[in-house]
Amino acid sequence: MSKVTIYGDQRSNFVRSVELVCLQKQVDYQIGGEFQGRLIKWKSPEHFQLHPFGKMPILFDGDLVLAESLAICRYLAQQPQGAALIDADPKVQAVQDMWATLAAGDIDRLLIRRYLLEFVGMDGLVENPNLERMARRKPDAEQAVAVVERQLQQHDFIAGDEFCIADALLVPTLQYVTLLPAELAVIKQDSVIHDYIARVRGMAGFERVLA
Ligand SMILES: N[C@@H](CCC(=O)N[C@@H](CS)C(=O)NCC(=O)O)C(=O)O
Repeated sequence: MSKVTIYGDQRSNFVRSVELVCLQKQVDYQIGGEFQGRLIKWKSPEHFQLHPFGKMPILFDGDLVLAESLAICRYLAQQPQGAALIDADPKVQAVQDMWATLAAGDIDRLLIRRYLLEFVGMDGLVENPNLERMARRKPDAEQAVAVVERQLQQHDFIAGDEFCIADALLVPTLQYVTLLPAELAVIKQDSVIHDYIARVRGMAGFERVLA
């Protein structure tokens, strides 16, 4: 596989997820805004042609244009080289898929879209964050954290004892949430999530991505 391009911004949790998978699969990659030598302006009509909802990441691999983090991660994971990120046993694979879907869906929505982004976005702290709305949403965010914690009390990684796509989708999200100030925190100081993040950050090349 030759060098791929991840369309997006390195601060995006999902761009980081794709990077983690590239590292595990030894896929050479760059992050950028160009497609076929042309700069694709964020939210331009060209952007919407490449991603139906004008989001990031998008993967460019030769003539392949692929939107959606989970689809991108699965495509990369199917490359022959590097770590096996998809278990051969269909039952284990199904559980890995379930956690990957939860990580990119409900968990991201409750922790990032509906909670963290109320306080901090790509361009820094939100001016006058709606703290009342955050307080209303906090129990849902805490529920998502509890779901993750229950699983990590039994396993080193989210879908078992091996790192898989679901971990790549989950850890950048959780790491951002740990950075919230104490009054907005939803991950307690003694949570197993901190050990989990440290375990994943300790993997080859990951510390730079999860800076
Ligand atoms: N379902 C998409 C979600 C991607 C997503 O929400 N990306 C964010 C950045 S982390 C984005 O593009 N936000 C801009 C927007 O929603 O308009 C995926 O899994 O790739």
